[in-house]
Amino acid sequence: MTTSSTGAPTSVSTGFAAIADVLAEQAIELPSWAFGNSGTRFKVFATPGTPRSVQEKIADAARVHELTGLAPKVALHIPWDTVDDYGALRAYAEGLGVRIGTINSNTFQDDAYKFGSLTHVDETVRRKAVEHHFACIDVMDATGSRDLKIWLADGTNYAGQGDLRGRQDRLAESLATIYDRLSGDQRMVLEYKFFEPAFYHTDVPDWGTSYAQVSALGERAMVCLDTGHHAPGTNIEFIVMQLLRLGKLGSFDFNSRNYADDDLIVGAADPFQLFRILFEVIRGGGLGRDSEVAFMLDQCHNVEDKVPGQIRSVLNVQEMTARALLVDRDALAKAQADGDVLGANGVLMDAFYTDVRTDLAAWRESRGLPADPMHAYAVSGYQRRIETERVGGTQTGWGA
Ligand code: AOS
Ligand code: ZN
Ligand code: ZN
Repeated sequence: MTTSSTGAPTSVSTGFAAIADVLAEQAIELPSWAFGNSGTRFKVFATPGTPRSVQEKIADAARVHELTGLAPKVALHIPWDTVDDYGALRAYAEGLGVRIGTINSNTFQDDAYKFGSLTHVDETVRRKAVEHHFACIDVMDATGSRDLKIWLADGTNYAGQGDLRGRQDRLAESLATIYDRLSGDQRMVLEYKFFEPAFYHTDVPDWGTSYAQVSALGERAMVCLDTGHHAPGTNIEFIVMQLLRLGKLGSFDFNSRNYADDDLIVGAADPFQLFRILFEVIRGGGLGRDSEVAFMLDQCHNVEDKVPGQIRSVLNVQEMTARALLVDRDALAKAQADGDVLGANGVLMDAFYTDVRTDLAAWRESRGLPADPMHAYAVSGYQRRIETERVGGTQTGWGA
């Protein structure tokens, strides 16, 4: 890679360009709620420039894609992103150069679901929850979305409160009813989470339960892996490997965590873990244009500006993916076969320690993108404009 007299990148090696192109084909999906006012159960901070409509959320997401070339899809959440005409919303998004991606259901903010939704003992409550998912599938029909993402807050807070087995049986029946409504290439991705908001048990707590439930449905039911949904110390990359090996890794909800489901910027807390996860994605054939694995972010920007927070997120995924693609897999396989412990670890760490930022900057410039998207955004005036124009932005995200 060569640089100009100003130190700006001027060219990128052919080999690295091929690496960077692979990720650009992957497409990262931005969650609409990342641009809304999110928070925690303690406080939702209203920040200037917050979108007042789903259209403004999409406009912010389009800005991220325009500056990075990495994020051409926007995931919606129903009912947070309810509009009268989803066909018009689809056209609006496509007019800005992005597409509508995953449709996320919500059976966790209605009083009716206090004691569960798809698992509830009362058939009328289960029916209400199933029909909500039918409505989400209607949205998918209008937006051309492939994935219906189901995350359930269903669970209990005390031993004895619920019949754990009966809840699984009712869940299986409800999911089958929803699955049968899917058409064409539509998929269901079932997300697991080991706790919260239920604190004794969650009805889809782990990858095994999600895998068991989706395997009973059919080939268009897959597992969604949220990187923040594991107990501390979990080897997440092992789960990634296993689900890819079983052909059931449908999507990621990428974020990072220090303690629980913190929904922080992906890669911010542990870039090495993100690198290891992406290495297993690559090893398992889950990266690139033909990948069946959706790279969705699921994050909340509680204290940082949201658009640059999303730019940083997609750049972190790009950077760790580029490093993972640099792993000399032939040398690694040989060292592994030879039982060369330190050699094998060294091959992986050599790639992880490779600073790819200058090469990525050159790749961006070679594709007419800003070398430094964070700087480009900072000097673009967009943040100041939305803060001036969007007085009283109320679009919520998670916490409100
Ligand atoms: C909740 O903790 C889960 O991560 C959900 O995936 C996500 O936040 C939800 O899909 C938003 O609708
Ligand atoms: Zn999630
Ligand atoms: Zn979560």
